[in-house]
Amino acid sequence: MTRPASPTAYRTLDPAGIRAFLAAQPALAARLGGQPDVWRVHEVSDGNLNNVFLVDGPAGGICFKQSLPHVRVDPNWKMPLDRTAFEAAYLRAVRPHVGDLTTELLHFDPDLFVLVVESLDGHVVLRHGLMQGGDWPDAAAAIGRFVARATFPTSPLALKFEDASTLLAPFARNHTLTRITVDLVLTDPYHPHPRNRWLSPELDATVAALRADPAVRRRVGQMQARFLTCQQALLHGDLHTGSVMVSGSDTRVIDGEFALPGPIGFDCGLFVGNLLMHLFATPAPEGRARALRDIDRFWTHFRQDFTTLWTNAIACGQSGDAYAAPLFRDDPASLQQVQTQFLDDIEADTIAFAALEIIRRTTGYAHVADFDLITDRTARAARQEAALRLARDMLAEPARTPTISALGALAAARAA
Ligand code: SR1
Ligand code: MG
Repeated sequence: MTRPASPTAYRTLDPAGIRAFLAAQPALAARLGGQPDVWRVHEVSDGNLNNVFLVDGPAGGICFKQSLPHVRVDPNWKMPLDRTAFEAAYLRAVRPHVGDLTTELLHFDPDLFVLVVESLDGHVVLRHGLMQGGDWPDAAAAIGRFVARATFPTSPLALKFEDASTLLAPFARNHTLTRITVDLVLTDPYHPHPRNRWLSPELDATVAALRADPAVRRRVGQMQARFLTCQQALLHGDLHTGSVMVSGSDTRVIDGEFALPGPIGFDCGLFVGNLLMHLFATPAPEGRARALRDIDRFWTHFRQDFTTLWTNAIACGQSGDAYAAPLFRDDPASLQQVQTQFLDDIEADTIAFAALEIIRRTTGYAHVADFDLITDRTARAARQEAALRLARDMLAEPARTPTISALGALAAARAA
């Protein structure tokens, strides 16, 4: 999966190069239909790392994604190319379990680090859609189902340890992007670092207080250890609202390049953290009500689906080596107890990782448009400060937000 690219083979493809590349792949060319000169190639790069193009032909479309030898939004930040290889591997691993909650992998080229997936033309990025006041009532539940279906079957709850190890080991070598997460999400925001930035000097005192708070540092350290040592399942690794595309009731998770083995609450926490930031950023009361509804729907559906998958695996005698079926098949009360404890632990992780996501997206390197596009500087600073204070309490005083439901109630009161 991560074999070194031939140093002479890689080149960044421009639209003409993309057309020639696709023309040389019979299955992709047939999917587009017609002759290459009528194919429309247009760039839709939106994330921080890669080039992304949509290509349309008379018969259909595809999405073309290529790693760059640097961060897309910062050409001085050099980076190995292997991230699309991890995204391809993630799609191969989870697509059989999640189906159309993600995209179909059509092609991967290991020399050019090109990934081709089905086109989601007509879909919008959930973050952008929410910012424009859109509502996708089914999306959060679908993401809850996605996380359950991508994590349970890739964990030792469902797999024999040999199979879990074989599946997860290659993803433990996703060093480049895991290093980004370790630095940008889990470490840099808690000490002075040249990559950190926040848009309003009004936040200086809040950031200083956050960094000076020993309870925050203790909890952040604990979550660093949890992220690096608790390999519960295969994670998406970057499940924010920009990694979700929606159209009507169709919801797709994209961009699995940060995939790694880790604690399931990390994926949950990133999604919840981004909904919380949307809640704090949006001035419209109905938008805030929808964000709260979506946090609740996400969590309820994740918990239900995960529990059902687990119960069915035990009933069929097809569980993995953790909480193995022979111990629980005839003891539903004990099974229910261990399930409740396991899910409660994920809930605690979710709340803490959501807090880390809020802090890094307001005071670290990579921000979110929900906040950054607020033009009224005073209003923006006030909303970011309220979100940061909530994040501080989620980390330092977890008893105030022991559940997602309690977190929603406190967030609603603070964002109003
Ligand atoms: C340099 S990459 C910065 C951020 O963009 C990605 O989407 C991840 O969230 C990463 O932390
Ligand atoms: Mg991304």
